[in-house]
Amino acid sequence: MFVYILLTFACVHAQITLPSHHQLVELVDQGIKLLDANHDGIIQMSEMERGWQYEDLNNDTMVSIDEYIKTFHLDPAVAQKYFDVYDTDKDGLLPHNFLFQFMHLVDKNHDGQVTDTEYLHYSISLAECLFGHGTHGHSANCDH
Ligand SMILES: [Ca+2]
Ligand SMILES: [Ca+2]
Ligand SMILES: [Ca+2]
Repeated sequence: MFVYILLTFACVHAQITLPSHHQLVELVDQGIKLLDANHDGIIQMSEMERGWQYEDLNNDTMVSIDEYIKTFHLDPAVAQKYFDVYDTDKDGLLPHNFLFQFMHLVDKNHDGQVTDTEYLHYSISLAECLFGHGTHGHSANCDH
């Protein structure tokens, strides 16, 4: 899920500095390859589910910001930025049905399937929006 991009951030540096666009594409692509367990170029709900269970350390069906930070050894400030996009009621928890909303967001052409390309584009544009160099100029609203 969107965690995979954070995983790549955490591996690269402790500071919130975005890698170059090219580097970012490569890193996110690696993450997506991990997520796409059956290598068919489509991110199935079952594959998202596996990612979710990996993060839900106490198995209460919700992913908390603390679990998120722990799972991927994140800088809390990075995790907080992502949570602020999705955690609309600001309780530091993402409920399980968030997965469906997330898949819907990523499925840009609304054909009911999330392709690796859609996932890549979504992840990159969100990362650049949240942590970008100001070149894209739409920092006010990153929840596209
Ligand atoms: Ca797949
Ligand atoms: Ca949990
Ligand atoms: Ca699609």
